[in-house]
Amino acid sequence: MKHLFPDVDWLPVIEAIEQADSIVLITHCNPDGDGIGSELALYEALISRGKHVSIRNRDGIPRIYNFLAYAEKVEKFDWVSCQDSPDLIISLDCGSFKRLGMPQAIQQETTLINIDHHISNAKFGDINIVDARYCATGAMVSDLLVSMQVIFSADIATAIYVAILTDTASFRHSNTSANVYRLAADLIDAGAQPWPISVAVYESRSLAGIKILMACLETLEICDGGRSAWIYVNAEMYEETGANVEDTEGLIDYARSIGGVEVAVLIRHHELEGRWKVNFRAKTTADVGALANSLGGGGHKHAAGCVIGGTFDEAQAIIRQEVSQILA
Ligand SMILES: [Mn+2]
Repeated sequence: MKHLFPDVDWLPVIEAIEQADSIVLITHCNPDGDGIGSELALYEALISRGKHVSIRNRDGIPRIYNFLAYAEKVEKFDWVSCQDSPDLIISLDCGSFKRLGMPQAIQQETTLINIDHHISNAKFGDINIVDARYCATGAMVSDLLVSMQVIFSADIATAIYVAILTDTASFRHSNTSANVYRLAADLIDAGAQPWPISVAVYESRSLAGIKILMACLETLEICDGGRSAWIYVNAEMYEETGANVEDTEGLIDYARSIGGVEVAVLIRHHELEGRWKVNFRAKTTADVGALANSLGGGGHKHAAGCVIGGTFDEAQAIIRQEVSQILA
């Protein structure tokens, strides 16, 4: 295995890992394939070094990633009632401390490493490896493991492949370089199997997931002279279809896929009354990362999100204005 970016200095991370006995891995709320794949690859590498490792995600693990090795080690963790403090916490793929769902007090007691590729990352760790050149945090973990001289097992290769596959939308995003393909090829050589992985990740939808897709597409609105596409999911749609938040993760891509659409927006019901989860996708020149940032969220140039307060109509009106501005 080779480094994707050989100029990154992993030494502070490696030293912190060497000095620690108990290590906690964590990713953002509503974790995705990148967060989970990064955690599970690093988990295997760390336990093989004799570390005591736990994976503590506020929202556990999405169903479709249960096929990955050590998936059963992911705890749906209640940080609020947590008593112990590990020697080291490693945050993976999370752009802000708030998105970890972890109380501030825990950070004061232990060393926190922040490994992430979001350009908006707030560098909230004691050690921060934040590098937006990477297509996925999983590719950063790959570089870390190469630096640690870890031999890639088939399970490690599979976990990292899943991270890269999902964060590049199947090698389609603008961050998919020739070297990313070379890394993917090396992972396949190490035992990652593209088709079984695709079946698990993309060909295992729940029926409820298809039903909410149908309901969500009914809400489609085209604005800004054909350059923005809007869809939403409200509480009733979740209720009527039996779908959950995991089932709605990919819906926004349908809105962006329309010819001529530059910005897609998905507004989803939030578990807290009077709040809305907003996802943005851009296709070419629009920067939805900056847009989400200005609304208190964050992300990448072409994929970002935020949470917004108010009634649905109020939230939508605010976002409509912002989107029209960046498309003007
Ligand atoms: Mn990511």
